[in-house]
Amino acid sequence: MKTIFSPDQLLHAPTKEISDGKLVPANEIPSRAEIVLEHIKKAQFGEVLAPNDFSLDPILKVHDADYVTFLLDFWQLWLAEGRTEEEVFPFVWPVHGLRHDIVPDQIDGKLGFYSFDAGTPMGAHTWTAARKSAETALTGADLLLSGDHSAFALCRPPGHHAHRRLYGGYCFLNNAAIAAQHLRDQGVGKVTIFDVDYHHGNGTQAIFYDRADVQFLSIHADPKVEFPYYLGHANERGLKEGAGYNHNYPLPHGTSWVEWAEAMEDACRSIEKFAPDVIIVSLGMDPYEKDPISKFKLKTDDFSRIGARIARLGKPTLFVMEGGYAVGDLGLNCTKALSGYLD
Ligand code: SP5
Ligand code: ZN
Repeated sequence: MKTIFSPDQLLHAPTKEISDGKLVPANEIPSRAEIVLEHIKKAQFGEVLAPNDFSLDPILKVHDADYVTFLLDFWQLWLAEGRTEEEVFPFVWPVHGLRHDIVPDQIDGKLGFYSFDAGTPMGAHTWTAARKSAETALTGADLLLSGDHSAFALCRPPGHHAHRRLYGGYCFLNNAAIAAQHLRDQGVGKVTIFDVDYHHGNGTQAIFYDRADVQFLSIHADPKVEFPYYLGHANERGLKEGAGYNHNYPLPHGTSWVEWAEAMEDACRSIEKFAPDVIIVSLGMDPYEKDPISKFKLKTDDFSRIGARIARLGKPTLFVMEGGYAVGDLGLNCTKALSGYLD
């Protein structure tokens, strides 16, 4: 299994975030990717490749052009307004009853317009890193198209919280969704996105909610008590043609392997029924018992079990990295998931 990664993905390097109403040290930091890369190299799963260059087209198939322009121009606009902070947060949003049809000119208005939380810092190099992260996923998709049975896109920053026109949850471009759409556009018939990150993949769900060609399944902490709070309930089953192709498994805080695995069994039955041509795994390591922002109880060996169960589905599989913040054990947990798949 080849791994794709670019050091440009390290350029987005926030030091702080706003979480639970406080300014705290950032969790989504470059060392996450570095430690995973180190373990991947040691495990010798296969070559580590740089991502190929892509035009903006495959990104624009998933994200709206005005949103992509905002991400691209953000730092220049920030400086042009004479602002000096290196890490930038939104603080005002067009929630219910406010207007969504006029995009503000001023940068704080734009930041709130295009985001859904205050926990996702932006800086000078956010766009560069996010674009490379998306290209890492796209290159992984291309490896499957050229016949590889599996690939690992070492994406960072992560992607599954990003909607067509919204950033949040440390995510700017939805890497897994961009890869899925690219596969469809290159002639792959049906794609499943199986999201095992601790948090609901709200962005991915929203992007494919009315579609029958991309199935979405997510096992995550119940949004009644966990971020992202406003999406991820069990009764969200898809709309129009997409009705029946969205599956959420919200689980309580404290969930450990037995209950998590039961949800995975049910998810795998739905995947088998859907019979996708390719599976994309949104691979978050944050269900881990020692994750600093999460409250599930999965152990290191449970990640091998996840990988092994996915292998039994027998489909070409692209692993796309999402969350996981117990940096010390992140590389080990990630390689366990991948070796569980490979063995
Ligand atoms: C990709 C991904 O995993 N994004 C997660 C974003 C979560 N951001 C909000 C976290 C709120 C954490 N609250 C618990 C803090 C415990 N001290
Ligand atoms: Zn997460």
